[in-house]
Amino acid sequence: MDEREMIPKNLQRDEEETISLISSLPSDIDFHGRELFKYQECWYDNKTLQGILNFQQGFEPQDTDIIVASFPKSGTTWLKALTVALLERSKHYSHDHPLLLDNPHGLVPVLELRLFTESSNPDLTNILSSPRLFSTHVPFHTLREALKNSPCKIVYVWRNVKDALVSLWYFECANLKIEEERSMLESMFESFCSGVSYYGPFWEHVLSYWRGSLEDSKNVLFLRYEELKTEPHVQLKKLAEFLNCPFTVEEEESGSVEEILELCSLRNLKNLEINKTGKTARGVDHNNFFRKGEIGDSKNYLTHEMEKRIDMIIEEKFRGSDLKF
Ligand code: PAP
Repeated sequence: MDEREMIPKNLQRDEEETISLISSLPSDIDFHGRELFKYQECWYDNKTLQGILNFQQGFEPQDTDIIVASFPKSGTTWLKALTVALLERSKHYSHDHPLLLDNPHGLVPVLELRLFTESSNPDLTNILSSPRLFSTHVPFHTLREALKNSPCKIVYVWRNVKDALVSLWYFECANLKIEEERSMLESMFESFCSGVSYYGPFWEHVLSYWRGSLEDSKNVLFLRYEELKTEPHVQLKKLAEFLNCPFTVEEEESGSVEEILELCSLRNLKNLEINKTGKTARGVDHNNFFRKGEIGDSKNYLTHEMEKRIDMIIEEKFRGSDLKF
């Protein structure tokens, strides 16, 4: 018997539909030489797109779900850690706090990259329960379709895209275990500027969540990595209020805000055993998610012309949106 014959009829049809949908989409090649497909205004490889289609089709949202969203390399790991620490703060842990036992990506899995890659009906019973915490890199319009009008809380973190680009370059090189190659940064830069980049164009991404937050500020919070860095107390309290778990006066007086910020600091997370030695389910070293975390680090790598070109793209794309870079 052919393997496909063993798959239930309804799943067989889904798979065929998926393949046919993907092959009908516009496609292009990114800096890796990888084929990307354009779906709902953004670009994905085949595998990710299958995960997105499964997610949109099969996700059964609960009204209490919390979704951490971002363009890659924009502060996801930090925001996941902060969200876990906020929600877990009333429990008394000694050496078994979830952040000591797993990387933030293990605790807050990516919907389309981890949970829904193989099926539109995955087992979600292992998810950190009540409220369930998920993450995604898809833009707002694509996420909203999967949420099917459920009032889940969505927290988006945005970062200066030039810093995100350099961060991605380092990350790719670390994963490939190669020295940082300038030529690779230049190719990635071209992909970024043309918009044909994994989960890009970045401007579609950022603008989708920006508009989402303006339309529904109760359920969509738009945070900036740079503000998290410069005013962490204010931003953490804002996040807590948005998630309906504000700090009490007693908590503030007893240093709970500082405790969470310290637990989730880059220095602390980077030095935890689990992050020095562990790997994600997809085989990425936890360690690769932690580098410098500095504002404006891209200045050290991008030429003046490169910076100017991105600035001009941003100015043009964000014109009329009220979104300041
Ligand atoms: P992801 O998209 O693969 O999840 P993401 O966490 O969004 O990556 O971004 C990684 C960046 O966040 C890295 O920035 P850098 O390359 O410029 O250094 C990483 O160092 C930074 N980062 C990770 N954890 C923290 C943290 N706790 N505080 C501040 N920055 C952090």
